[in-house]
Amino acid sequence: MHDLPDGPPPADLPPAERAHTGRLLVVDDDRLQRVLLADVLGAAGHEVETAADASEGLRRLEGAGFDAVLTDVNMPGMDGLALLEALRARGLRVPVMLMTSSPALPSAILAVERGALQYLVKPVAPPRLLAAVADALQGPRDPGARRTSASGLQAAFRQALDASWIAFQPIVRLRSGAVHAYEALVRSRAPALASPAELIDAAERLAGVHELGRAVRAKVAARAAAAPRDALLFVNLHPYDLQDPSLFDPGAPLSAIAPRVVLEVTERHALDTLPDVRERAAALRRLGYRLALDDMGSGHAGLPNLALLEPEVVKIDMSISRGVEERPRQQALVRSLAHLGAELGADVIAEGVETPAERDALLALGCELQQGYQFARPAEAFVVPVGLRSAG
Ligand code: G
Ligand code: MN
Repeated sequence: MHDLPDGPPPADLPPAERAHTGRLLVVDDDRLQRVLLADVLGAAGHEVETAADASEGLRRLEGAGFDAVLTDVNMPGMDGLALLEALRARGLRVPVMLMTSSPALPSAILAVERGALQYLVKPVAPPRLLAAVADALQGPRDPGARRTSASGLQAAFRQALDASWIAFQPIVRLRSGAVHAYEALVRSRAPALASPAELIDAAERLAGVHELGRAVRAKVAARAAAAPRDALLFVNLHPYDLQDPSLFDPGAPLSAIAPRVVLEVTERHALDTLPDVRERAAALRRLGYRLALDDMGSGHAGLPNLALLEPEVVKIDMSISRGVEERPRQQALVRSLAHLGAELGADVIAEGVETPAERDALLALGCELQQGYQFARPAEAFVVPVGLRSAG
């Protein structure tokens, strides 16, 4: 338990003006997760207790006195959803936030039906975690208020989706000076959820990831005819998209141009927690798609995902491109990934190249396919950067 250096929030202030700290229970079977979560929450002034499994959590909660519960979903024995159900069956109305690293639509729906307040995807970034907890502590004691804010997000998501458009950023082949491909990146003109990260975050919270993915893929397909004929099109998938039957539908708009399309899957989520990833990758290849592993080297699940997907393309994370000309460790990583690519028969693309020095160093290390502001920003038009040849 963490001591509160400043004492408890003064009780005589109206709720909205009190610091939103409270007494929280964290339930997770993973000790490291418990420590990390308790640290972040404790540092924000919350009083935190932890439980290593759901039955222990339930016992503590029956003792009452907690303002909110943060629980893992996947735990041996009783899982987080069962804990939520047990609490509600006992008439305990304490706000519950669920966390999972392998979210699935059915469990998200169950969670909402059983009255979970939040469904968080691990790893939960500290600001997101603190916002969720603040939200949980704030109320609403009036159940209508929660509906308004959920439907408010729903409305913003809908507007953002309606106002969404696709920006394209060239991926260049330095030695020939040709545009190898364009990466499609979703953008929105709606003021709410204007950044792609916010839009995707809202989609995750509203179980709207498939809807967003379908809209993006349809819009990319609609623009394909305007793209230079020789250029491939790279399209980002959310890991949940691998669960969407419409991705595998031969009649879907993008399927019609599958041989021109490389689907990017990030290494930021471990794919081995999702079902049948190998089979799904094979099904996408049967449709004619190629696969890319995105954000390689960002320090998440690169090697396991590489083994699972056997991608035709590996994209080196921009954190490795940044300042590569003066950082020997990053140089070693690029050199190894370039060798690995050659050995596996995969193209290797360096992302986020912002300066001529980065460009030249990456090229010298064996990476001639590059993408980044150095060549062009993402734009509505299919930009062809000029003067590439001088680089190689
Ligand atoms: O995760 P992914 O690699 O798909 O992310 C691509 C994002 O990176 C896009 O939002 C794009 O706008 C951004 N981006 C593209 N090129 C650069 C660059 O050179 N520098 C930085 N900082 N961001 C870039
Ligand atoms: Mn990408």
